[in-house]
Amino acid sequence: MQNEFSKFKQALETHATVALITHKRPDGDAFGSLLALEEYLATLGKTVRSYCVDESPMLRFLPGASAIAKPTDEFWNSASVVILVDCGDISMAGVDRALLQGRTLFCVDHHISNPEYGSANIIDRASSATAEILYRYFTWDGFAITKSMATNLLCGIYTDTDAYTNLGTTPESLSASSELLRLGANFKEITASTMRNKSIASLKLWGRALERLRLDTHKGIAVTVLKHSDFSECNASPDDAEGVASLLNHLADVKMSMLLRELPGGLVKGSLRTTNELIDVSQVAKLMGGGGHAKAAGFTVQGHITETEHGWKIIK
Ligand SMILES: [Mn+2]
Repeated sequence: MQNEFSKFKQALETHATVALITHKRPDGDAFGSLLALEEYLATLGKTVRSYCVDESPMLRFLPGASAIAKPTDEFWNSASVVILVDCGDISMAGVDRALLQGRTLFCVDHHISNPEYGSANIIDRASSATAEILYRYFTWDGFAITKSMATNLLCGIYTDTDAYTNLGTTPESLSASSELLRLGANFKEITASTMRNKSIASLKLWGRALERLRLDTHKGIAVTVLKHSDFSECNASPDDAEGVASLLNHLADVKMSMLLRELPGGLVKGSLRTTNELIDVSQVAKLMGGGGHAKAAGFTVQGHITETEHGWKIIK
C-alpha cells in the first residue's frame, strides 16, 4: 500500500482545486469517507467540495454532511481533478459517464470488482471500508486525524462491517476503530443514527414480514413477503423495507433469504441476502434478470405473489 499511498500523495500535489464525489444512494462509508477526505484536503490548503447525486437524512449527523451538494455545471468546471470515493466503477457515481470522460479521475475504494479506472488510485480490496483505507493513508502521511474526521471514518467502518458482524470485520478494521475512538470519534451518535434509528412504523412493517416468513426446507431458502397494502396500513415508507432483507440475515441454518415485495404496476421486487461464504446470490438474481453483489442482490419481475403449500411463489 505504501507505494500507492506515495503515488497518490504525489499526484495530489499538482491539483489546487479538487472535487470529491461518492456513490448514489450513499451509505455510511460513502459519506464518512468523502467528508474525512474533504477535511484532509482542505487542511492541505486545497479548495475542495464534496458532491453526491442523492441525499441521506440518516447521515445528516456526520460533521460536514449538510454541505454535500448535488453535482452541477459548476462542479464539472471548477476542479482540475475529480476523486471518486467508495465507487467500485464510474457508473456508481450516478452521473452521465460522458461528463467524466476526458477528466483527471482519482479513486479511493475497496470494492472487489474495481478495475482501477483512476490515473491515481488507492484501492485495497481486503479492506472492510474505504474509510479504513483512508485511516491508514492519513496515518501513513503523519496527518493528525481530528475528532470530526474520526467520527466520519468510524461511521464508515461501523456501517460497512454491519456493526462488526459481517466477514469484513478483521483485526485491521477493529484496531483502526479502536484508534478512532481514542481520537474522539462520537460512537454514541453513530450507533444512534445508523442502527438504533427505527420508527414504530418501520418495526410494524418488520412484524408483517416476520409473521409471513416461510422456510423452504428443501432448498434451504427463507422467504417472506410485503404486500403493497402493508405500507399504508403500517404507515411505513418504501425505505422502511430496506432493513427487512438484512434482518433475515440473522437466521441460522439457511442458505439464503429472500424478501418479495409488491410494487405498483404489477411488479414484484426480490431482495436476496446470504451470509454463507459459498453462495453468490448475484448469480441467482441474474437468473431472474437482476444483479448485485455476492452477499446482497436483487431483481424486479412482472407478476404477483401467492402462497402455496410449498411456500411463497411469484405467478406471472
Ligand atoms: Mn464502502
